Amino acid sequence: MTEYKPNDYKSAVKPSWCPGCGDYSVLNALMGAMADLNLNPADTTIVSGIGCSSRFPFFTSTYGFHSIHGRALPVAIGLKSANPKINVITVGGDGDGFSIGGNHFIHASRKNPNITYIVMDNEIYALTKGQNSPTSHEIVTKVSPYMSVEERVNPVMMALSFNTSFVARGFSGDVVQLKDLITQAISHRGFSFVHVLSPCMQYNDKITYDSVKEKIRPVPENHNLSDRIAGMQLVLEVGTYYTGVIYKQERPTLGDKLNEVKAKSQANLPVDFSVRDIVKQFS
Ligand SMILES: Cc1ncc(C[n+]2csc(CCOP(=O)(O)OP(=O)(O)O)c2C)c(N)n1
Ligand code: SF4
Ligand SMILES: [Mg+2]
Repeated sequence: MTEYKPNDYKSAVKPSWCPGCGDYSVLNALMGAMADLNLNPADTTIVSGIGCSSRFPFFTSTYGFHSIHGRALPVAIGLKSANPKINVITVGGDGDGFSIGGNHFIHASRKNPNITYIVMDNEIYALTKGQNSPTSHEIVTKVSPYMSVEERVNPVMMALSFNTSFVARGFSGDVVQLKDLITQAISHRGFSFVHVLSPCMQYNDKITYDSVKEKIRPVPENHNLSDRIAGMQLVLEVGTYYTGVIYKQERPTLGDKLNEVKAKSQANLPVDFSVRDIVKQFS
């Protein structure tokens, strides 16, 4: 059996992010996690939306689908439903996932497909040169010249309230922990979400490696991973970002449910039937 190394997941295209961009660490952590799980690149698809963080499919040797802004999750769910054998890893940014694509996050959580979703949160729309995003702190940008006025969303709280079946938070400044979180997320059977605090060097000085380092603390060892309320209490603590796995629940996946539906519908078919006769009933 081939043993894959992190470099086996690299494509010939060199990442074009700015020096110091948090997304480099996330790419390295993901390649390390795929190697630890020995995922065959030919059986793996990385799906993304649009944004700096959504460029992963260019830089990786797996199959890839660089989709449209905010639509990575429905593409990923469609791929997994059509071919349950493939590993589907979805990546994107805070704008992609919680603004234009926020609706899909709710419904992916409800459906519980067996896929992973990694969001690189730099609290800004970076690719489009710095507009405030749903996770921005109060910030002056070209579209908010007198300061942004909206409340921030809390992505981990969103995930917990939607009952996403695996919820974790990591930081681009800690690749070792991030690799472990992504490995656990891919291994989880169901919809796994990894929120990554990932600084942008160009457009947001409200989230830097130093400012995040000051606020992060590991999830306490005695935290009960199946207690969603306890997870929410951690996440609502002002001024602290808990990193680690925050919530985990085993429940049937979308694939399990679709198989049940398939079995039921096939049980109701007559022994001898033709598609033509079935279509006739509706003509
Ligand atoms: C339908 C649509 N609306 C808007 C855009 C423009 N657009 C491209 S990327 C982006 C925001 C990217 O921000 P984020 O998802 O946080 O990714 P980042 O670049 O910060 O990694 C926007 C608004 C688009 N490509 N398509
Ligand atoms: S603009 Fe920001 S998010 Fe985009 S590549 Fe540069 S540092 Fe990374
Ligand atoms: Mg962003």
